[in-house]
Amino acid sequence: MAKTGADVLIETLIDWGVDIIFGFPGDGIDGIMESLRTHREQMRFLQVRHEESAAFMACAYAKYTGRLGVCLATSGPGGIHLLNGLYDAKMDTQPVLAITGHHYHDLIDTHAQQDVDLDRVFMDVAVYSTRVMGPEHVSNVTHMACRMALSRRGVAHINFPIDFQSMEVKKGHPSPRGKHQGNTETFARGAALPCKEDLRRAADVLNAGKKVAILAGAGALGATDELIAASEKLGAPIIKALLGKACVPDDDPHTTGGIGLLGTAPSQLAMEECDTLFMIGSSFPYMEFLPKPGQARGVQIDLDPARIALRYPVEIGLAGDSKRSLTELLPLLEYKQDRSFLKKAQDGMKEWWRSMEERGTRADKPMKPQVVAWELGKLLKEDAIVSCDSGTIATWWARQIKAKRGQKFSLSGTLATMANGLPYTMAAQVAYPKRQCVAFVGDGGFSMLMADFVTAVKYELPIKVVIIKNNVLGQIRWEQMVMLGNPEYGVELQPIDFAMFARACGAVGLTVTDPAKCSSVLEEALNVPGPALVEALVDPFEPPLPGKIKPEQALRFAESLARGQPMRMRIATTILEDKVKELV
Ligand SMILES: Cc1ncc(C[n+]2csc(CCOP(=O)(O)OP(=O)(O)O)c2C)c(N)n1
Ligand SMILES: [Mg+2]
Repeated sequence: MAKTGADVLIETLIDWGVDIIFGFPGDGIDGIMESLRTHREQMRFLQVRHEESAAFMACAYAKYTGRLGVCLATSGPGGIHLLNGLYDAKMDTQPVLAITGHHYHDLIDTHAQQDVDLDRVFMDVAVYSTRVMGPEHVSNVTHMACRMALSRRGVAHINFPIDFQSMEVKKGHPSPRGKHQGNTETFARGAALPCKEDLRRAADVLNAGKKVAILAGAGALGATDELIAASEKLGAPIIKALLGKACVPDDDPHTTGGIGLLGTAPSQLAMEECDTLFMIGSSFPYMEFLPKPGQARGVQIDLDPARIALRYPVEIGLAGDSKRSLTELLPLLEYKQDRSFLKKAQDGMKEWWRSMEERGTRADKPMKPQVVAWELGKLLKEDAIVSCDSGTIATWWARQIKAKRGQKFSLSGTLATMANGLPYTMAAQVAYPKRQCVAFVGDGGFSMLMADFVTAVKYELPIKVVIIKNNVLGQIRWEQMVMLGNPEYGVELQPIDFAMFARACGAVGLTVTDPAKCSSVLEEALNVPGPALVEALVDPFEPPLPGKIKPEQALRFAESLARGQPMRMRIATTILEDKVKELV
């Protein structure tokens, strides 16, 4: 049978090693759906309930596997729904291909139905955005799109008018210069290595430092052993940006855990006291948590030379892959005899973990959210993949769940969107059917895309969802109070019985309110063979306190209380209790 334009698209993607597309049908992509039907043995189609989920899944699939993630949506509204997930991919530099439909090519730009210029709409989010101009055009642009997404680590977009999808592809090309089909699925990987001279200069700066701090991010995820070796030689604590949570396990004595608002006090102290900052694969955006410019000499490894010195002035930039660059650098580093900087960080971490354990084992009612994270962390398997959303939950996830070697962790780092946690977890489960895949999410974020929990039921993805239910957009409550000194407004959430919802979807749904039962309820859910959801009712007044509180934050907080913050007595006592517990 003759091939259609859509067949060429799907077969080209198969040649590129793609075996799953996340998407949602519509009349703008019926031709592509037909080709997916006829190629269903080689290419799976996973139907979501909201296109945004499909884009998040493509992004997470790329994050967790390093492979190209692909999503599909119809013309107009379908494509528009993809955008948030695609921005997540753009901002966390993940290779994603988005395919969208369009109506008949002769009606484009005539105020026809769903006449949205998606190739223009996607211009900002995509490194490559194109519209198919005829069935013979499909092969070239699909190859280009795959190559662009992978090489530029970003979003590529193909907009495909409906009539071209089902049109037969003629042999050869209609244009006089399109004689040869030179485009193949070949992808050339560079060595991604800095030059020798820069490595030498970087080693000189690092060797001269007396208090070196390492900041490692998502780009260092594959370089665990090399990071530890560098830390050992330099006597340098490894501070982890949020996306780099899994780059060094939390039980390793070389790391001080996270940084920033949801980071640890020893990380902050190391940043404040270091004389040399060595950044590895991180574009951690909160510059106020880095050393003051002039305080420390900077060295940075990044795959993208354009990101060198983006957040902190550096003397030497090493453009390359973290693992390979560190492998080359390590022999040039001298062992620092003075271990006091690392030792101080390690002592600080002993104290920090004691305090995390204390917060994670509190018997108070209502239950503290930290208890749920702490217990979950203890129960997770060695190969667990844990995805999180934005909110106070990210603080509990960052601090209270100890990353073990072999586990994977992610959330929406730079876009910091809500609602990605559930689709991220489903994508992880698709990529690794045998691993334990868990979403640790808030009630606000989960409810945004909760219909897609049924997608896990439909495809028998045995994901586990833990919802921290505080009936509030917790993060914003605290931000309104602490950043501007205002009483909270517009943040309460109408409660949903999520356990009942899970059961309505055909999955297991459990509720836990008592900290004494938290571990056993979580364990029960983790042991369910299929998808399961636990809603954990927690204290809505538990504040995500920063590792170190700044005086101006305390002042604004006091202001908000004085200006009529509801439940101010409850809040004041909760915070006071936390601070007192920190002091004793
Ligand atoms: C799509 C989107 N909308 C709004 C925000 C702003 N925002 C950040 S965290 C947050 C609250 C999240 O609430 P919830 O999921 O209930 O978690 P909690 O903070 O209560 O733990 C909001 C509204 C965002 N990051 N993304
Ligand atoms: Mg909430």
